[in-house]
Amino acid sequence: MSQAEFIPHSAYVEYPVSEMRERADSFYEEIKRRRTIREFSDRPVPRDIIEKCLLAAGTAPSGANLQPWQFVVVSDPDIKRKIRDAAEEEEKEFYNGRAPEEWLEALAPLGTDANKEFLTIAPYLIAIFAKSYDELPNGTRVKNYYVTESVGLAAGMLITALHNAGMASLTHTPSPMGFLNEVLERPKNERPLILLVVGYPAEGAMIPKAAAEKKALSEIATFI
Ligand code: IYR
Repeated sequence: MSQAEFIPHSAYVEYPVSEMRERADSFYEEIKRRRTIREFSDRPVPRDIIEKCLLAAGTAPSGANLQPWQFVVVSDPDIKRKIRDAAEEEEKEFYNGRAPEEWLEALAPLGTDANKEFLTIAPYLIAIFAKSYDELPNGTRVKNYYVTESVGLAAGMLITALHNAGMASLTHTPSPMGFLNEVLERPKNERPLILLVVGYPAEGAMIPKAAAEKKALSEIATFI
C-alpha cells in the first residue's frame, strides 16, 4: 500500500470578509445569467477554449481522486450526424409512448420534442462518460468510487467554465444513450452520463420562460 505524503496548500488565498462578499455577489450575478439553450449557432469556437474548460472540469473533486471521467469532444460533422440520428430514434420512442404521461407533463413547459437539430448544428458535442473502473496498460482493473457523484461534479464545473468563457450549453440526456459507446467506440467500462451540447446561441435564441424561474433561497436551503 502506498503511504500518504503531504504538501503545503500554498495555492489557497484568503480574502478579507468584505471582498468575500463582493466575490460571492459577483459570481452569483454572473452564474445566474446561465441558461440551458436549445437553439445553437453553427459558429465555430476555438478548440483551445474548450480544452481550458475541460482542464477546469478535471479539477473537480472525485472519489479517492481517481477522476473517473472521460470527455469525448466531437466536432466531426459525420459523427455528429450519427449521434443525432441515434438520439432522435430514441427520442421518438420516448415522446411517442415510452415516457409516462406525468413525465411529458413535467416537460411540457420546456417545449421539447424528438427533433434534435442542435446535435448537428452546434460546433461541439461533449459526451461525458463515467468509468466504473480503469484498466492499467497491463490489464489490471482499478475500481473507482462514487463515480456518478464525481462525474456529476465535473460536469457541473464544465458547464460553469463554459458559461464563464462565454459559451452556452445544453445538458442533453437522450435515454437510453448506450448508442454513444458504439458511435464513439468507447470501451465497456465507460458509461455515458451526459451529452453536453456546446457553442454560441443562435441569433435571437429563445429560452422557455419556465426555465428562467429559479427557486428562492428559502426553498432550496435550510439553516439549523
Ligand atoms: N431526453 C428528452 C426528454 C427530456 C427529459 C428531461 I428530465 C429534460 O429536462 C429535458 C428533456 C429530450 O431531450 O427531449
